[in-house]
Amino acid sequence: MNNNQIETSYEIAKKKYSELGVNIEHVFEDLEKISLSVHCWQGDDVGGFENPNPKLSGGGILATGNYPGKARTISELQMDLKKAMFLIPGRHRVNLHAIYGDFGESAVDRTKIEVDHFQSWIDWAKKETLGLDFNATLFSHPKANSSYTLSNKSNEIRNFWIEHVKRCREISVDIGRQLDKMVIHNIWIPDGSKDIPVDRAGHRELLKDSLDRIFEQKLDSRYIQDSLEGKLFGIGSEAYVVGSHDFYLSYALKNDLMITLDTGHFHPTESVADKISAILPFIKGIFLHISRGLRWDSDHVVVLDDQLIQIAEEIIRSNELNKIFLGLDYFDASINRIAAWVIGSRSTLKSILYALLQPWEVLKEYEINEKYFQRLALLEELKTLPFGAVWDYYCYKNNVPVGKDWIKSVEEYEINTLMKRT
Ligand code: RNT
Ligand code: ZN
Repeated sequence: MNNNQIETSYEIAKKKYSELGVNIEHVFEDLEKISLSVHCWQGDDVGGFENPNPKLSGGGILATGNYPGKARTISELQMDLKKAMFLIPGRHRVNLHAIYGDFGESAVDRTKIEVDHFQSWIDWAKKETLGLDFNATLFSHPKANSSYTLSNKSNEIRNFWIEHVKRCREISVDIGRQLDKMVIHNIWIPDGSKDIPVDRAGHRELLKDSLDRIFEQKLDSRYIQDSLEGKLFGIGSEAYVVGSHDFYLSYALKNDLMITLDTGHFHPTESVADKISAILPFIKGIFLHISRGLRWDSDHVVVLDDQLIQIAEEIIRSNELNKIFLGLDYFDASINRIAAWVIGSRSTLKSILYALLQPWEVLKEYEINEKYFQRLALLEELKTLPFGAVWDYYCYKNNVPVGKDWIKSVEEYEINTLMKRT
């Protein structure tokens, strides 16, 4: 598409939206403020750079596929992320996991990691003007094999993981200080049981105690915000998950922490979109892990589907964008991994744009006046408005490829860079 076509189509679209009272310039301003937390782990199938790398998965973390060219080192991963960022409009963040540190040749255990191991990431983020987020890694480790980490009945194992998370929080706050930005530190643990347990309460008491000990240390909230991520079930934890959504929501409310809602972590008929307005008045903040579960928490690449649009609509309607953070969480090893980042990120931004382009005042007015057919009719008409022309213009204006043009760019990168990694 040439620039002329992009601009002409945009002008027509702009007119149509302005007839509905939507000011596209304001929409762009709002969209530009959205900073996605782009998960580094899509780049290497949640492998990380621990050495020697046990490459154990577990707790339902399962990347399937064998697509060639995955990043094998930090510099390859940074190069790939940079490539992806060139194809995504806006300024975003990279979400790191503790296993992605710069550990050199030596094996550094999880209780020994320090901010130094992440200095190359911090320097890189500064150079690329990206933010960073952080995650303690409580899986892919011999001490996570028993399925219990922070809720383990062995004090030795539980203390090990408490120490790991404490260090991760300290690393997060250091990163935040150096970047002068807030870092979200997310905790997800795989703890649970394959078959019906008899002591559900016992493990939860231990998890609560572990969290109490972890959060005893008060850190500067300008640089770190902690978030807790629950889950319905995982592979190997079908019957019982210690850190369920109810558990963490209660803990987060009581302790003024954020809650992470992973869209793959609920029953498929449950609406994550509906949770936003239910939780938001009471919670410190919501961190979304946007994912796409196919039949289960399969972590497929995010696409612009109904679920995503409904979430975006609720985020925009909440008018509390300062309390909601958008992150991506999926891992597909069966397709080009850079494309996976780009597709999910662009689709997430499209969903926000779609939501921003709705005439809320008109729709709300209909609702107040019980004009329900009008509300439904307008919502349906919005679906065929020239939203694509607005998206194209937004990409153009932000100097990223318009429409499908980015596909070619990833194909070239695949030939010139990825295929040379053998
Ligand atoms: C697992 C959780 C968790 C992980 C990442 C790698 O079910 O979704 O967020 O995907 O920490
Ligand atoms: Zn998640």
